[in-house]
Amino acid sequence: MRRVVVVAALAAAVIAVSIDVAPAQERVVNVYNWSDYVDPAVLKEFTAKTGIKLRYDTYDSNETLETKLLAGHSGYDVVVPTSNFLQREIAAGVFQKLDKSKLPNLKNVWPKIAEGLTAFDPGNQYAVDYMWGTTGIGYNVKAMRARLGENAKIDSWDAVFKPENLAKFKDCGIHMLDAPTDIMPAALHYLGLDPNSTKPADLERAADLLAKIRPSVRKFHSSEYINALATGEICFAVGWSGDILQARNRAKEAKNGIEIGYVIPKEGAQMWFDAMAIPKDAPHPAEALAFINFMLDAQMAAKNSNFVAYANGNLASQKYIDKAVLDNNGVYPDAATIAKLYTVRAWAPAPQRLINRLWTKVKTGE
Ligand code: N2P
Repeated sequence: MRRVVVVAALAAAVIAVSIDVAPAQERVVNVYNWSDYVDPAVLKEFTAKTGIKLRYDTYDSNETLETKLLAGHSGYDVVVPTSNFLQREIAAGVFQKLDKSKLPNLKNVWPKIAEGLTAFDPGNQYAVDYMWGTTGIGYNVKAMRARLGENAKIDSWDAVFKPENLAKFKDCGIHMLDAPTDIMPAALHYLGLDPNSTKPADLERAADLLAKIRPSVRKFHSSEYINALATGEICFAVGWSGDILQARNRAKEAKNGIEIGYVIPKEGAQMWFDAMAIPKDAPHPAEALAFINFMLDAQMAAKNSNFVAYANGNLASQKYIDKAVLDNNGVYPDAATIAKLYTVRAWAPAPQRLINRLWTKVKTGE
């Protein structure tokens, strides 16, 4: 009898020890994604379904992400750069190839979007699309009518790049993305130049145009404008499709009487892809693949798009996407609109240096 008790006590001790060491085997994934770019419920579900603990950090510029990736040992397992940055980051060797055998949900991918990404990631070897969108104009509908007339509408880049037009919104507040890869191509395109031009003379002309509208811009920032539009703190923004539509949704939820519009100007605009990739030195590559695969689940992708108002690269998700999102031409543009969109390729070091200099000049207004 005594012996049995001793054995039982020993067994309990063994169990206690093994429970004690369990946290060392806990699975973790470190994700670094754009701010306002996911349904938090999806993140909770990821941990609930896979048992993998999630550490989730956010950024609001490709430059911030790229600095960390190029420095190395960022500690991140999954990152989500925009297509043009992805292209040169692949060339810099910062990513590992995706082990597609661990991504069964690749079956859900929208072939058209995957094909669009091949211009940046030939053969879709390193990355898979998360969301995609456009860079256009967001505005407060009432403020716009008060300034331009009851029947007026904003449908052209003239609203931004004609200084006298933009100046009409100066008093109610204008934000512009702090993203030269978005704003410089828009200015080039407006001038009738190639949005991908890296000719110094073209870039100088674009910067001159921006210098002319600069006095009307209150702030250059790439995430604050969502709440600023939603609360009425500003009335005009050059920003990203889903962000502006999130501002519209937040205003609606707040029932504050603010109505926000988003427009892809009739001259066309930039279309970009944000894609999930795994750094070469990711500490948890297996968990990274598990996370990416989870995000590629049709229902999870739909939840994310419904929440953030961005189009995703997941064809199978479309049957779960709210009709209001799927039918919104600002989120899922129709073929005629898509035909007018352009993409922007990576800048080489020399034009990048010139653009950095010009962009700083534009922002500081000097
Ligand atoms: C999310 C912004 C992502 C769009 N807030 C930038 N490509």
